[in-house]
Amino acid sequence: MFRLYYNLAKKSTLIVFLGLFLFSTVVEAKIPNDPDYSKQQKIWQQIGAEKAWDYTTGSNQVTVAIVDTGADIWHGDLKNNIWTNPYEISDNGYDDDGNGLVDDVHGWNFIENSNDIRTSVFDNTDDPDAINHGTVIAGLIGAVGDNGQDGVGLSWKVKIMPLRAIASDGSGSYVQVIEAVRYAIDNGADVISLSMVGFNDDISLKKILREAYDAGIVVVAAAGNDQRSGNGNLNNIRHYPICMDVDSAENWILGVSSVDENDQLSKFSNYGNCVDLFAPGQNIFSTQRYSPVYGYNKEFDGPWKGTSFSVPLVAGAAALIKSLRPDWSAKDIINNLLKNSDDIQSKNLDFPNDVGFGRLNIGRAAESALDGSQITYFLPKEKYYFKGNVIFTKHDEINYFFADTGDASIITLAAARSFNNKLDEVYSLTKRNNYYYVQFFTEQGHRWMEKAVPTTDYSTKKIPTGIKIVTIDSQRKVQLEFTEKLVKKGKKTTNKITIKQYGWLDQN
Ligand SMILES: [Ca+2]
Ligand SMILES: [Ca+2]
Ligand SMILES: [Ca+2]
Ligand SMILES: [Ca+2]
Repeated sequence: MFRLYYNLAKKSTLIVFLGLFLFSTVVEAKIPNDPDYSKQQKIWQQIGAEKAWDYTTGSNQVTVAIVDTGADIWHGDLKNNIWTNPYEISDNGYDDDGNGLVDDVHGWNFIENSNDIRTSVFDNTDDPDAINHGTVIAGLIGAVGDNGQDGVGLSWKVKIMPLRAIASDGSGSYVQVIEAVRYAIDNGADVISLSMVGFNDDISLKKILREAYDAGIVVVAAAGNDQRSGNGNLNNIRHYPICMDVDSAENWILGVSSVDENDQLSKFSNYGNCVDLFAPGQNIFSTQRYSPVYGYNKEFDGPWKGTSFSVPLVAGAAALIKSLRPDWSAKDIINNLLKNSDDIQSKNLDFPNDVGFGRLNIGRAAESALDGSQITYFLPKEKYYFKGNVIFTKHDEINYFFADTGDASIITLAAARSFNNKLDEVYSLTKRNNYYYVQFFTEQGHRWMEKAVPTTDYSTKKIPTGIKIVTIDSQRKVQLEFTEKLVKKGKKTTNKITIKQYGWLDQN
């Protein structure tokens, strides 16, 4: 870097710093435009969500399986964030992906054994709370944010995989839960949300949840709501799956219970050493099962309460961290959420040693996830080169198509290898008509962003001739350095441009 400056300085003494002034998009706290956000804001602020959204609002590369009563996948504020099985063709009556389930395009209904995972509303004996349950949870994890409709989920962008394993009267058996977890593992879930409790320490369920954890999936489970009946202490009466890891050396289930708006244990919350983390579980507003013909006439409402709704806040938090650190294991994500939680012991003196690691603070967790990211740089020519508007990559002396830059021709490339050398990022400086742009590519060659280069008078006097990455800091602020040529005088000068981008490369 300094050598480059030195060389340039010999040709021209003019060094222009742009960037921070023109390019940076620093915001203090990200507030979405959704009309019902005000009903949720207190909860989101309590867990630091607005700060987290400065770093990431999620990624559609992250999948959260919700094992519950199903979900309203046609709901206007959910439908764009529902997972789709890429290997299954819809409605052709054929099991295209060969998993034994016909037309399982958006998950599976293990209760009625069908591909209809919208919670059934027809039976009068059903419990309306159970019918809404899965959709309330889905909305807390991933209602679309900043779309001017209803509220938001913790991830504004995510893939929700609804798996119906609880019937519409609120009951279920481990058999269906096990099948649902199997499905989540086989179909690439990153997080599994389990707002349910049972009383058997079932070996098969324990085995498959451990398999999920070992596959990198964060398993989040509810504590239950039995405190009022005197059975709230899980040290005395164990509930499952939350307590399945409590005798294990490793903390492989993220056990969650509920606090009120003052960080005091909710009066209904179970507690004890099966609980790792607390999150708000009262005054919850979210999306609901919408079917006005059958009396379900509110798309968004509340207040809901229960440890059931603390779970998706933590599951959603795990999804946000995964969007920032796709390289992290389940253990890494769990540890990150635990160590960055807020100590709430002083507010719960009646419960010594029963408040786990504290209350979820996703703002601090997101910030911490990006600290110390090991990012190294390499010359793009080691791996990437271009011809015209096409970028190629080299593996073992063989050249492969990597990406194209659309209608913009490439001037030069830059590349970085980030997150402990696991993922590449590629940048191209391109030209379209008289304008210059930086395009950003993921490791998979997906062009996910294009930014205009704010050079001065470049259409007439200067053209960018080189691009080089100067730094990428812990907040993924990319600083690019351009060499510019003054066309008329044949002189070069340097432009330093800062492009601030929060969050992991998204493939939207
Ligand atoms: Ca299938
Ligand atoms: Ca099919
Ligand atoms: Ca919304
Ligand atoms: Ca645990």
